Amino acid sequence: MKFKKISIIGVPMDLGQTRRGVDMGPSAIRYAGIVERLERLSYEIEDLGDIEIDRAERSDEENIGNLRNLKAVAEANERLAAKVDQVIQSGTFPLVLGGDHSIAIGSLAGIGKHYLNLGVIWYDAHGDLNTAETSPSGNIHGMPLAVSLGIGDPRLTNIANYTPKVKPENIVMIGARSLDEGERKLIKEKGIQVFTMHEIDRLGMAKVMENAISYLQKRGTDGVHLSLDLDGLDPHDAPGVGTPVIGGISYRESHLAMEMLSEAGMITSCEFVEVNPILDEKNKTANVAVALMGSLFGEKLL
Ligand code: 4U7
Ligand code: MN
Ligand code: MN
Ligand code: MN
Repeated sequence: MKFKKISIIGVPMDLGQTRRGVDMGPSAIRYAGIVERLERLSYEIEDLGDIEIDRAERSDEENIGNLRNLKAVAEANERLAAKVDQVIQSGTFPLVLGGDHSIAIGSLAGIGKHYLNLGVIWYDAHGDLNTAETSPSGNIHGMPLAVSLGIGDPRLTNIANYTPKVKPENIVMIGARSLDEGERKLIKEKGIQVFTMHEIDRLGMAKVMENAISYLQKRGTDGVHLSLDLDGLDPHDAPGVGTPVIGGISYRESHLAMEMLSEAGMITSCEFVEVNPILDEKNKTANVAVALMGSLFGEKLL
C-alpha cells in the first residue's frame, strides 16, 4: 500500500432502501474497533466523522417517479463526493463506511475525476445495476453501479458535475447471485466482467481473485476502488444486512480475497456498506467488516 494515512468517512445513510438501522452501520464499525485495528498496522488514521444526512421523516412526496428519497440521497452524495475529493487531494486513502449502498454514488463521484482509467471491484450478492425503469423496488441502493456508468436519472448521474465515473470494461463484479432482468441485460450489453457464485464454486476464490486482479491490470487501471457490500458474504457469516441472499461467499474466502488484493497493492479507495446492527447478531457483521479491512490493509498472522 503506497498510502501512509487513511481518512475514515462515515455515511449514516438509510434512505436508499426501506429497512431501518443501516444508518447505524458506521457506529457499529467504529465500535468494532476499526481505528485501533488499522493503527496497529502503523497507518496514521484520521476519523473525519459522518456526512450529514437529511433526517426529516420521509413521506411519499419524497419519492420521485420510482426513485425513493431521491432528493435527500442526491444531496448526501454531493456532500460525500466533495469530502472524498478533498481526501484524495490531500494524498490520503479514503475509507468510506456505510450506510446503504446508495453512497457508492458519492464515493465514485469524488474518486472518478482523480483517475484516467479507474477500476472498480463490486463485491456484492447483487448487481446494483438497476434504473428507475428496471428497479422492482425503487430503492436507490440497487442502482449505484448503473448510476456510476452514467445510466439513470441525471440528478444522480451528474453528481459532482461529470459523468460517467467509470467505464464498463473496468468493472469486475464478484459474488453475484441475485440479478434482476434489466441488470442481466446491462451486463451483457456493456460486457461487464462478472465472477458469479458459479465461478467461485467452480474455480475457487484464489483463482477468481487471480483472474480479477490480472483483468484489471491488463485494462491498465491507474487506481482501483473496492466497493464491498457485506451481503456479498453468506448470511451465515454476515447476518446483519438488509437484503441477505443465501449461498454467498464465506468469511474465509472473503478473507483470502482481501489478502490477495493487499498483496496486489492495487486498491486506492474503498467502502464497506450495508452493515445493519439492528438485524445483526452481537455486532458480528461489523466485526467481520473490520477483520476484512484488517486483511485488506495488510494484516498478517506471522
Ligand atoms: B444492495 C434489488 F430487486 N435488486 O433493486 C433491488 F432484488 O446494495 C436488490 O446490493 C438491491 O444491497 C440490493 O431492489 C441492493 C432487488
Ligand atoms: Mn447487495
Ligand atoms: Mn450492493
Ligand atoms: Mn443489501
